Amino acid sequence: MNLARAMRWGMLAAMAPSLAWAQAADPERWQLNMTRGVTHTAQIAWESHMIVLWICVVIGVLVFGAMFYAMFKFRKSKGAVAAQFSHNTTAEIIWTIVPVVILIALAWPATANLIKMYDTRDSAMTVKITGYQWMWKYDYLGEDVSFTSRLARESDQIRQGGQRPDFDKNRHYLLDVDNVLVLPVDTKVRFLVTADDVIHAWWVPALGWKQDAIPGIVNEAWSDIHTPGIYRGQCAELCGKDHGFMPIVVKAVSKEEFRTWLAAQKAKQAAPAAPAAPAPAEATPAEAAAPATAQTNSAVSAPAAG
Ligand SMILES: [Cu+2]
Repeated sequence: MNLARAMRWGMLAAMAPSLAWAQAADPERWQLNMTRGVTHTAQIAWESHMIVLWICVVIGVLVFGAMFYAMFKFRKSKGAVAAQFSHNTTAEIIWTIVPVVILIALAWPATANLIKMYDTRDSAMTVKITGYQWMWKYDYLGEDVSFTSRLARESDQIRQGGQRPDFDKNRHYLLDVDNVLVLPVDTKVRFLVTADDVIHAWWVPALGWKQDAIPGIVNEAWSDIHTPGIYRGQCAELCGKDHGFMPIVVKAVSKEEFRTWLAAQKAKQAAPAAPAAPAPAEATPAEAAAPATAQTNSAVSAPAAG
């Protein structure tokens, strides 16, 4: 009982500073704990982490406490004489059974959480994520909306011009993209993750998961972002010389805002790509209903060869 209370106080103490971080998706300088995240998956991962952390702290304090107590209390200079027995069956049974019970107690909820993390049923929408050397492509399946997302021009200029990035001026150096992945909040979004050339990995820490993007294989994941905001990540699998230059930016907006954004994207991508003529702004209903062939041409710019 006392132990449980101590652990609860410990957890509260650890949560106090992290509550301040909860809204900020960007890592803080000298941040010690893992980020809370903004999805159900991130939440259960964080909770599991905190429970295990405090169990480890309690075990560590007990074990090292007993060790140091024994070393000081029964030291030779105080005239202690070591016992001569070599085996104690009772002690061995206890120190085998106690860790087994602890491990089972940890594995049970961890497995239940893992099963929840992989359950992509009943999702409201699906986004296919394809990794390329060195950018991402997002397809909103069934919506005829797709685009590529690559390193923002500003970061590229700094990097290729050999300039030294200034943290205050370029806070998101190498962490900004040209087209962000826009998602609605409070919606179960299923992701199909794959790659076109080599293995990449799609990782946004605030979402609480990381998924390999492997050519020829379609991996699944899901998220239900509960806080609007901008969440950044990076490719997490060494995928070639520009591995460090294919960041990920997710923008979570309200459902209403998402619908507006999606409609605008559809209209933009359905419009025929006429580079020269200053096309009239409004597409007629007939044009809007035209088969979306033009959109694939403009969306798929050939990935740079390695
Ligand atoms: Cu990559």
